[in-house]
Amino acid sequence: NPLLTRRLLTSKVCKSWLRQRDPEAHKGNFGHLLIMGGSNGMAGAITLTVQGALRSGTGKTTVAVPEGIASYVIPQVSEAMSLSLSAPQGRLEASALEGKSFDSFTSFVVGPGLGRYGEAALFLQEFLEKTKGPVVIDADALMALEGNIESLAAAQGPLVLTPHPGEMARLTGLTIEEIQQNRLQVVTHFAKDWGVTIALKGARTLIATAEGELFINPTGNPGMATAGSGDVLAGVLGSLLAQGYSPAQGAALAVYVHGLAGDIAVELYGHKAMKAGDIVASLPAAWKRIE
Ligand code: NPW
Ligand code: AMP
Ligand code: MG
Repeated sequence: NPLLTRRLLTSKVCKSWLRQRDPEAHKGNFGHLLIMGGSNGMAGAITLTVQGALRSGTGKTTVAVPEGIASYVIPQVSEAMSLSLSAPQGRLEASALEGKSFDSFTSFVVGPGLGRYGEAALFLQEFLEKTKGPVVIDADALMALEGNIESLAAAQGPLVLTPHPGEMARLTGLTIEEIQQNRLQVVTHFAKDWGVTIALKGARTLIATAEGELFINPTGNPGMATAGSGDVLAGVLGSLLAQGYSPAQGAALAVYVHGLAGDIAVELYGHKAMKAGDIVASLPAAWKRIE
């Protein structure tokens, strides 16, 4: 019974999971995250993902984007390294991965701003085959799973999916209304059926694991219902996975701190004026509150 293991996320729970840094620590101790996505017209999404990761403690971050948007993304994320991938149509296709090894990375994020196109499914499948660490599947990479959900089996490492209700509807074939009326059941079954960790976003995001754990997040506010909010979350989560947090704790911590950053941003700017970049800018204060 999933109800037996459900747990409300609190500042205390999150604090108990956070690891203190060894005074002797160096950047190699905090992983190397690869963030892949972006397309013409959606360079902002992947930029926000990288910015979220850079404010969450990753040792090293690399962003991989289609060559056409690299000159936009790279100047906004000085601390990240970059891979500019050949993309004749302005979008990532499986051919862009040929001959590339991703063995040096400890975690991955795929999907923000990727775009929706027929070849995205093959691209995702081949990307998952090449990745050994945990992978966050977000945004259009979730859409690419529609009709190809068995691609999830291609990954060698654990998977964390971060759908909003619209993406969850496409993944499951249910309507958004059916998802929203049965959030707990839908997310628990999906996690078990596919052996993944999943965060079903929206007010009171639910995080479910394949082992039957369920977390309910109390942070966040409707000011976060604005373009790019979820892209920031994907970066925070990828960063925690790079640092070695488990998919369950990483997802729960990322969702909690991202919502807390949203709550700090709304205090500063209000529900109408806050934008996703303000969530990024509030991450330092949010982390300090639970550190
Ligand atoms: P409706 O119809 O509005 O009620 P999409 P996306 C539903 C990139 N971005 N509760 C919604 O419902 C992303 O990274 C780029 C209920 C609609 O049906 C992706 O790659 C930006 N329903 C790509 O754009 C900034 C909800 O889901 C559907 C819901 C597409 O992602 C923006 C919409 O989902 C964006 O992040 C909720 N809480 N939330 C950039 N600056 O480059 C959503 N729905 O069609 O997948 O659109 O989420 O914008
Ligand atoms: P996305 O739709 O992918 O941009 O993700 C939106 C992000 O904002 C998710 O992390 C949601 O949980 C969060 N969010 C959106 N609306 C609300 C809300 N009304 N209350 C709390 N969080 C929200
Ligand atoms: Mg999104």
